[in-house]
Amino acid sequence: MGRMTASPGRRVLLAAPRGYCAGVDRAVIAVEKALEQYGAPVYVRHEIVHNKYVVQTLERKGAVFVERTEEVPEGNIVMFSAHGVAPVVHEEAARGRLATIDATCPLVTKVHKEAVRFAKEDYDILLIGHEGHEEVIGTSGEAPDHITLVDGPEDVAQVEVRDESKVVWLSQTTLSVDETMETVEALKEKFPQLISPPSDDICYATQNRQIAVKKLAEDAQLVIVVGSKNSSNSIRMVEVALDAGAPAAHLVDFASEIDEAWLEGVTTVGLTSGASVPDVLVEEVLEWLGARGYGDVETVKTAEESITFSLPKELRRDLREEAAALIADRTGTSAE
Ligand code: 0CJ
Ligand code: F3S
Repeated sequence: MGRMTASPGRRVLLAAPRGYCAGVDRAVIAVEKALEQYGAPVYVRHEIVHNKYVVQTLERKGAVFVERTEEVPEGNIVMFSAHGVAPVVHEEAARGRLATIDATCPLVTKVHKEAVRFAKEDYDILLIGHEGHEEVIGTSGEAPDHITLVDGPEDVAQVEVRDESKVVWLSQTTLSVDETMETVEALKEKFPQLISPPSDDICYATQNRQIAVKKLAEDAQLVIVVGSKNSSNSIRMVEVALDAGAPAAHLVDFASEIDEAWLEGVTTVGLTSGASVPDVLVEEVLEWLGARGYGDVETVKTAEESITFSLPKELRRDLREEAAALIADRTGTSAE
């Protein structure tokens, strides 16, 4: 345990909001509930959220993370991660006789529905997002023939559409708001008739965390973002802090990853965390900083968050029974 000291002039600005969003909270509780209700193992396709500590903690409780649906032995329960899945993944699960729990964030589902609707109306959809990210793989899978991925402003030059009068842009939920607007401006220049999504695709949590980290960047000489290296929203927060003028910003999973050298000449440290990060990890960083003279902590609050989501509906059914029935259906035996 670190000794808390406050050296004159040294302080920490702690962002609020930070950490868990409503979709992550729901997804993590869903895994815990499934383990409670059905016992281990509960298979989860892809990391439930992109956080090392969360994944390790759930693994210890009996969750088994896999990348492909085919890795789940038939007759089991598989949960889909907060980032969402393409319709073909639901088909894979049905083929593999798996009972499913869908922990896709409702705000990702909203984007999937927009994609389906615009594809039905035969629009070309320009999906702004990061190539290879789980969420854009899922969203693109809703209408592969209608969706083109646009990975940042530099991608715009090569984008082609069938009919310039019928083009809409949608986006991944965890992008940098400012960079996305740059991409949209470049797209609009190329396709003046481009229409915008009916409501923000970049979610409230992503937006709020970026506004908060910008505020920290005004005063801090060092910004620490707690989050994992594969967490899009957490990486964006580091970029946003640097763009907003922070002289230095780093992403760390744990306090132990902080380099003492980063503190050289630093009086004000800004501290925040990504949407997939439990607050215990931020508390550990606060202790680490407190032990080095940064014991004076001031919260910088830029928004109030009260949104919550109800748990996936499947958790109200008996899924082990359902999975057994799926196997029985195939083998011709009756489920117990
Ligand atoms: O895509 C999402 C629904 C965000 C989930 C929360 O964050 P995280 O770190 O798991 O995922 P991103 O890489 O998308 O930020
Ligand atoms: Fe959902 Fe946004 Fe969190 S899309 S999972 S509320 S980061």
